[in-house]
Amino acid sequence: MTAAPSLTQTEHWQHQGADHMLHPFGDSGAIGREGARIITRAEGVMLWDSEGNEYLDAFAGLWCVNLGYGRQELVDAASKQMSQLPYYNLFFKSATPPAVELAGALAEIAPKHINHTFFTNSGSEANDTVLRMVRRYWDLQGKPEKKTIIGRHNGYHGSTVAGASLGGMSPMHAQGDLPIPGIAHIRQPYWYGEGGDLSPDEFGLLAARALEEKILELGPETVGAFIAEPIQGAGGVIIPPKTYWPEIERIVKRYDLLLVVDEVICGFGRTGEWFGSDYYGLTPDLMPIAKGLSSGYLPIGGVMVADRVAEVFKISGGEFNHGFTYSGHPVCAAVALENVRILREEGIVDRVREETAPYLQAQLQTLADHPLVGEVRGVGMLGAVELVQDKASRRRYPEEGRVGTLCRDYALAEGLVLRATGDTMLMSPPLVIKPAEIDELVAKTRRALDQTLAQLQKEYPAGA
Ligand code: PXG
Repeated sequence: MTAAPSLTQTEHWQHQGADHMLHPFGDSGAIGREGARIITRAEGVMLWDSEGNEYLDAFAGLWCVNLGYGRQELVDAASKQMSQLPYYNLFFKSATPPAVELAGALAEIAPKHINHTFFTNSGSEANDTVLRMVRRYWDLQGKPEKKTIIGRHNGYHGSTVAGASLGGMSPMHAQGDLPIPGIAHIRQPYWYGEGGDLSPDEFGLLAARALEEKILELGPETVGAFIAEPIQGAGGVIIPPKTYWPEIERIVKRYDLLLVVDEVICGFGRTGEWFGSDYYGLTPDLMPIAKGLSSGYLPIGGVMVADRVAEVFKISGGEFNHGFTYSGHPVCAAVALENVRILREEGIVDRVREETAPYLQAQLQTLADHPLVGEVRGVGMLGAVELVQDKASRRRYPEEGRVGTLCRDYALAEGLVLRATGDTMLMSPPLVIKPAEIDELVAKTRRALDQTLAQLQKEYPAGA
């Protein structure tokens, strides 16, 4: 009898995962059959899997590893705090040094009118907190009927019940009877996909005015807030035309809504400013944050609260019946504080704005001449490359999403991690990526585009 061949370490992990783990946003059955890629190590902008393959992580994990991998200072901050006080909470009149110091540091970097933070463990929890805060705020203002929050189709605000409801992802809504009541959605400012013959500026105004129409349809006395990402991330790095945000701000003021600007992706230097709100000159009332707050080294998020809202909570609010065991967890807060210190002291946000982002954007634009590419767009360290069958009409290949997945898989084989949303390739590299690494990112993307095109040309011969 021959002995069963022993499993390699990789196969062992793949089998364990297949047998015992369900994946977020994944088909666990299919992943289990194929075998997950097991990532074991990272440094700077590079990742390695358990087979020793190397990848340039053009996606910073999930839009979050702003400082890049392997920063020993963050490890030391966690270790020191773990030894001193691994856990205590912010309930029952308690606080911890890292939590209050982080709140102070955040007030220094946020827009001037924002000086308070309510801590959570993730962006989703931040947006659940937003829903509670908006409703509590209007209760305290004597307007409890101002309950409805308006979000946008194809916006992303997380995967908890409130987060997924505020977001406008129809595949998420379809699973679980969402959105919950009291949430409405308007169109997104996606000029390339939906602008037709309008100029970007005309379309920006049209998309913003959908907010006014929705408020009037619902009755202004019932609408409490509007929530949006400065630039949609998961939805496809959708950069609103320049007319969009000023018109939104006008409408929000006119109908006395709270403006919630979801900074989970755009915050902490991603746009070349500290916050997307700085990039667009916005005055948010609530600002959910997460991801780049700790560069993803530990889970932490929060809602930053404008003075006019914080005052209402502090002066007339009494007890706010909301919070999490790990709100402001001291180890996570210590790591976030160190992350913010490094971003500031190393001038990383300025460097993105002045050097790295202009270089990334210029290099990405060199892909625009590729036959598969309909549009290249980006801001700061965010980029998107739209793949189409016909550039002039912006027509996509049949089976939307397949070409994006094909290109993503070719990129992986080239040693590059990109994300595909439908047939749009997305990038969001660590802010510390160097020019030579940007060159590699763009060269590998081009090779993945070439291979995708070669495959498509076999399937769709010219003239067919
Ligand atoms: N708001 C925004 C704008 C986000 O992008 C969340 C809230 C929720 O954060 P948490 O920490 O609960 O995940 C996010 C998260 C993707 C992808 O594939 C995007 C996110 C999360 C996971 C995957 O693009 N964004």
